[in-house]
Amino acid sequence: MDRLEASRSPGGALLQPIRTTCPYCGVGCGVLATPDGAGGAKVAGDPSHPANFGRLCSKGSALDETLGLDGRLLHPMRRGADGALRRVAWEEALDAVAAGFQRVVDRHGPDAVAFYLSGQLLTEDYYVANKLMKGFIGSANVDTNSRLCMASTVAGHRRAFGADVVPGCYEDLDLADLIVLVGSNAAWCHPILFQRMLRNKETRGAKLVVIDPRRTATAEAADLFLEIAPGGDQALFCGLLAHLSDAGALDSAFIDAYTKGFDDALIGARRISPTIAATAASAKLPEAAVAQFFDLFMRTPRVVTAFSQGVNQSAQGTDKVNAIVNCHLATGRIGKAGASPFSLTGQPNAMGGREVGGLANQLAAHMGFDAQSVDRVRRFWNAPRMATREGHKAVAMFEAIERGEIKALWIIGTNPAVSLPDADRAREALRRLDHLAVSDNVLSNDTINSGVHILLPAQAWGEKDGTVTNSERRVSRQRPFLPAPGETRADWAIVADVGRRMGFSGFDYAGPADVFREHAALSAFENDGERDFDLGGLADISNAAYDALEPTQWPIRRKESRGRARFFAEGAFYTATKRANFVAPEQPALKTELSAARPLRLNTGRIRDQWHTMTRTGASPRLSRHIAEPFVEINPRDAASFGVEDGGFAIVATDWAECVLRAVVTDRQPQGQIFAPIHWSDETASLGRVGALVAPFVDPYSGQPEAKATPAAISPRAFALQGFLLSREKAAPPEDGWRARAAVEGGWTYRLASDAPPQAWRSFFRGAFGAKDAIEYIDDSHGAYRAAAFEGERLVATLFIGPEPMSWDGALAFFALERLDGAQRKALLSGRPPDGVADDGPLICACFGVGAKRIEAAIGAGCKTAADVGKALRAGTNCGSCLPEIRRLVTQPGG
Ligand SMILES: Nc1nc2c(c(=O)[nH]1)N[C@H]1C(S)=C(S)[C@@H](COP(=O)(O)OP(=O)(O)OC[C@H]3O[C@@H](n4cnc5c(=O)[nH]c(N)nc54)[C@H](O)[C@@H]3O)O[C@H]1N2
Ligand SMILES: Nc1nc2c(c(=O)[nH]1)N[C@H]1C(S)=C(S)[C@@H](COP(=O)(O)OP(=O)(O)OC[C@H]3O[C@@H](n4cnc5c(=O)[nH]c(N)nc54)[C@H](O)[C@@H]3O)O[C@H]1N2
Ligand code: SF4
Ligand SMILES: [Mo]
Repeated sequence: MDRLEASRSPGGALLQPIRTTCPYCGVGCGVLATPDGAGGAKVAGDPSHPANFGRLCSKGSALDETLGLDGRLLHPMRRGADGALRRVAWEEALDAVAAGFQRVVDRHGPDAVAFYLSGQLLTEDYYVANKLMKGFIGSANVDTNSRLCMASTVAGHRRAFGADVVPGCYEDLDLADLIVLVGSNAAWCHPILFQRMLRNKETRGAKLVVIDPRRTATAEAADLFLEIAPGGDQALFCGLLAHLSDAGALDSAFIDAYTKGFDDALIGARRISPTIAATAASAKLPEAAVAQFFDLFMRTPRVVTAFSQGVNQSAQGTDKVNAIVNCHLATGRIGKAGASPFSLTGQPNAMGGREVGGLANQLAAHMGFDAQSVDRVRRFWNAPRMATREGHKAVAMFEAIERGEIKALWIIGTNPAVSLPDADRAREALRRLDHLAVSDNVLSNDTINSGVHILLPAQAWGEKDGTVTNSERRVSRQRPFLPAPGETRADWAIVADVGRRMGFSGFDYAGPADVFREHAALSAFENDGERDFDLGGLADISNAAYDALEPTQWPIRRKESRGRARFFAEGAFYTATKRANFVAPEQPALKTELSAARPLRLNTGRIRDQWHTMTRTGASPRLSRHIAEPFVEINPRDAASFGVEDGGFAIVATDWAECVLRAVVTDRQPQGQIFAPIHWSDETASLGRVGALVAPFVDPYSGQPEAKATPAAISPRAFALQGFLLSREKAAPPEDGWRARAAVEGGWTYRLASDAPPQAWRSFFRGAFGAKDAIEYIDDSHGAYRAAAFEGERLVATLFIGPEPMSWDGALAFFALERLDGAQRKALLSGRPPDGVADDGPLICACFGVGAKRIEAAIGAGCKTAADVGKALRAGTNCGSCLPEIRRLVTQPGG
């Protein structure tokens, strides 16, 4: 520990702010991190970064709470013959990974091994892993969690533009007069960009249309909200194309000069959605709303259609992308200031992964598997064994693992046991592998706990060093500002070491700048402008210039010093004909049908303050106060007909699995559909792994799973007891019932529900904390049990369990006090907050830590608008992610 602490304390005058980039969403905000000398850092927005101009959302602002070493993986570990994971030296771990892969390749050939990577890796990490597998091991079995995220957009871009290019940039969101958000909850998932859109609305009067089956926080800010049926987007945009044509609103000059295939696309679109009435019927929207949207689109030259997972994660995701792009091509609204289709990317380096060829159907530097590209990359890499054809896409990769065809797998920076569809099956597949290596930052997650053989400790954000590319093609530096703890190493360096151990040359990089230069040089190699992705202008960058690199958009061709903001306003597409392709849409169809046994559609997605499987945001008490447990949202009518109560528990069942989730009854959710967030796992909850519920059906072009429309059933689930445990250390409450863990100031809380008798909880508490000085309260007649354990005056744990749901706010306030005197000890078990401490309710504003109860009080005291609340409490005045919730409280005080 001494060594560790020493290594976290940079000496001397190093405590300057370091410019880096947020590790969460694809907005790619610039962050100023100032190390505190004790292993932590203060974070603030970087005013000079063109993505955020100094702002950060709730997640970015709470990055300081995720830097601790609790739960970090600090040393390589290896599973021994007895099944236990033990610390080993790096030499042994690397030898074992290399030998494991070599053995399988020797016996079964290169296609029996695979890498599964992540859009959270740096470009340099990704580049080296892709090179090792596709150029040296000789298989294209490299895929990434981007398959679950952006693959439909990639496929749609390639069909339409001949390359995976995002034609527009963020400034377009400031300049547009109409912003259409399709399948995007940007208020929660791309908050800083959403703030830019709202500013445009406020200052320039831009209109906002939101297309989503749920009335999200994003929808609440819309001028027009289209509560579309799941999968209805294709019908809607086909109807729009037909309407634009009928109304004479096409840009025929653009169509003639720069595109091909328009007539077929129009015929296809008319077949699906001939009229406004037909469109409205297919998309299950009011006709007037459809007409209003079409009219707005038609009349507004400067329109940006921004889309995300409601488009990508569907069985017709690629067709949806092309249906949107078709409307922009047909009106010439592409790559012009304020006018473009715009894919909002999810992960911080979703784009970088696409650039290096992280997807199994791409090679490197946006090249494919045509003979010329394969040969070009072979010569550039001096590669002994080039992959010559596409590898398995994520879902198919796990099926090949299940069948035993893939025997060795290296997972780097993703948690597929949680995030893949049909996740139980994916998890079982992992256990069948002969050789499973995982590189991660944490000691434990559901993937690591699925039979990993070798565990490799990677550097985390704040330690790692390299580049990421955001949604607008802007390459920014992630710079280290903390020393790497324990024996953690850079992901690229770990992969390069394994490459060398497998006997390959070409993996001798001195640092990330070396890797970056090679990546940039490959993008420019034999590229006279015919390939979109080109970083040639950075191929000779010095180490010092790499360290100082300003956020830069690509393409940046040789001899250029600046990148380009937009593409295609004047054609020059990357197809053989240089023309864009209109893609004739196929008949839209969801992959699954509802039935009497599965009468509801399960939609899945994100909440404001958690990131994916919570390995990082789950460590932040501030972020955990917004929503602390896995839930399912259901419309009041459905709730009534299925007997589900608000605040009670519900079993959600699909053909693939079952979960037990807290029920939230709300009319934000339409009838016939339920919504559950993706964040909880076996690590943080029981019965809350929503990925296990999701159907594994994929889009035929992109291989991306339909994560948002699984047929499901819901029924109530009653538990005899409910309660919570607060503990300074992570604890292991009995597994029989329901549990959800969340970080709180000074420890952890477990929300509990159980059918075990109070006596069982008593023995658990005594077993876990009985060695301490404990007080107890038992009410056998009501089946209630409360207990607290102390070390001296310090409260170390407290458990409340009983037949009624109970608020933990009181106990939480005592927990925050740390030291309790005699009177407070007695008061603690009463469940009321300590004297003088107000109970603040669920957190609304994560930036300033303001809860619902304080906001309600301010409203009671006269605040009439969200702006008034901001003046009174500062709530909502920083990142603005909570403004929709504050507005809701203002209009429905107390509700
Ligand atoms: N807070 C937070 N932010 C994040 C992340 C996070 O984990 N937490 N993750 C990041 C990542 S990797 C990603 S990919 C992005 C995702 O960002 P988003 O795509 O905005 O997020 P989701 O919640 O997955 O889904 C968006 C919306 O699609 C809607 N939808 C479902 N089906 C349909 C449909 O058929 N049509 C339409 N039009 N809409 C539909 C859902 O109701 C949902 O509101 O967020 C990024 N930002
Ligand atoms: N049902 C359903 N499923 C979904 C989605 C959905 O909307 N619905 N969304 C999909 C989408 S869009 C996405 S992007 C995925 C996300 O799903 P995942 O990628 O599985 O989720 P994360 O929690 O981000 O997992 C990242 C892991 O990498 C580790 N890690 C973080 N940084 C590093 C690093 O620098 N190096 C290494 N080696 N490890 C690191 C973290 O500790 C964590 O264990 O989920 C997908 N699954
Ligand atoms: S919007 Fe928030 S999560 Fe996304 S990059 Fe910016 S600060 Fe990070
Ligand atoms: Mo994503």
